[in-house]
Amino acid sequence: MKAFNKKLDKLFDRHEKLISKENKPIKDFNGIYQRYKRPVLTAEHTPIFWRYDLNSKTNPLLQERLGINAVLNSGAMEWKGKIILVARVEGWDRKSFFAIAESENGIDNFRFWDYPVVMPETEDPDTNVYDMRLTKHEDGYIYGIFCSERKDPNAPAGDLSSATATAGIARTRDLVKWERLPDLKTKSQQRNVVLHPEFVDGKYALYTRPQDGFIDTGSGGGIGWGLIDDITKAEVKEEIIIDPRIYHTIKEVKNGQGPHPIKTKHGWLHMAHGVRNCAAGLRYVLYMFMTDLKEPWKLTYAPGGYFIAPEGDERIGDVSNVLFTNGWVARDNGEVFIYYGSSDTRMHVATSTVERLVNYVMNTPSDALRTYACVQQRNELISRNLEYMKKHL
Ligand code: BGC
Ligand code: BMA
Repeated sequence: MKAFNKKLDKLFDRHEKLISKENKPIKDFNGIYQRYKRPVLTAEHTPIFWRYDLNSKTNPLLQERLGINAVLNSGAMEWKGKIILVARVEGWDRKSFFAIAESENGIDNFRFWDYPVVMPETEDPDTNVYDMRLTKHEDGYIYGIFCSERKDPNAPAGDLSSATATAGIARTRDLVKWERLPDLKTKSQQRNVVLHPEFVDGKYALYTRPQDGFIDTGSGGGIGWGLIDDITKAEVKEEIIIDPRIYHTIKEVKNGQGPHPIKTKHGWLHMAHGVRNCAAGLRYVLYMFMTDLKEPWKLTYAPGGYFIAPEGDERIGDVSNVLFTNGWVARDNGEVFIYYGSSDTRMHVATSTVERLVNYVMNTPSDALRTYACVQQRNELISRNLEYMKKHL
């Protein structure tokens, strides 16, 4: 008993040390955003009492009973002056669930609430749910839209991999009790569906990502936009593509809206992920764009290339070479906290400001699309700089 309690104390101590460690900015700063040394959440950050049976009678060897594999792609919002993340927590059993972690400063000391979110099912139970986007809508509810995955009912008998992806919709007022609404109806499968925070022409507006199959976006041309009359029976009848996939860019194979866009006086500021294929598999990076303030479906600025890509330890994990985002927070003072998952394994934060991000989006040249044109673009910058250096440096 004594030895057991000693082991237990050690476990709790180590955990406490980990979750209360200070997170510091890294030295490099590109003028756009600041990366940090440590991830903000990992599997080890989940409470000990989620994983171990703490009773010496039922677990004398103090074994981990229900292990956690990863904490990744998290929705985010400000909540009672704190920052909360609705993390995707994945057990050793590959199923993920949502759980809320909160922090005072948004950079370190994230602590999980005692219980994960209990997300009600529809009549057609989800096998797995993940990647929730939070939207505090002007109708007064907080919505969570997430991917609901089920086995493809049309898969042949031996095929245990084919699945379907649908947008699950739930709402809450306190982040504890969630009301599950019917899944989104659209013509195709969907992942990366996000609710716009305001009514548009009196309707709910969604960013969508139509796709031909579970993985293959096929003829689904990119990030879409559609209106719905009734959120309790959500159906998008018509989708337009607002940010298309483009050959030989960072979003050639797939792209998807990140969290809902931030409203600025220059337009709606968007963060998204873009995917390309390579010998090592899919590579996911984040990129930004802006849409019109009054007509959020109209693209106004599209800086070329990626905003942030996997670096160092971020490159490696369960699904390597992946950065993914579905959460950010813009505070009233202009600070922006960008939360991103790396390689489907852990969560990080990068900080910036609305001013810096707007400046980045409005002044970064767009993708010139061909080597020759890219060199011209760069040479123009070089000659301006050489001229400037001659006079001023
Ligand atoms: C995984 C997701 C992934 C999707 C497409 C799902 O089974 O849980 O993380 O994005 O497949 O690859
Ligand atoms: C996707 C997403 C993420 C994940 C990524 C890479 O399709 O929905 O959950 O991070 O694949 O595996």
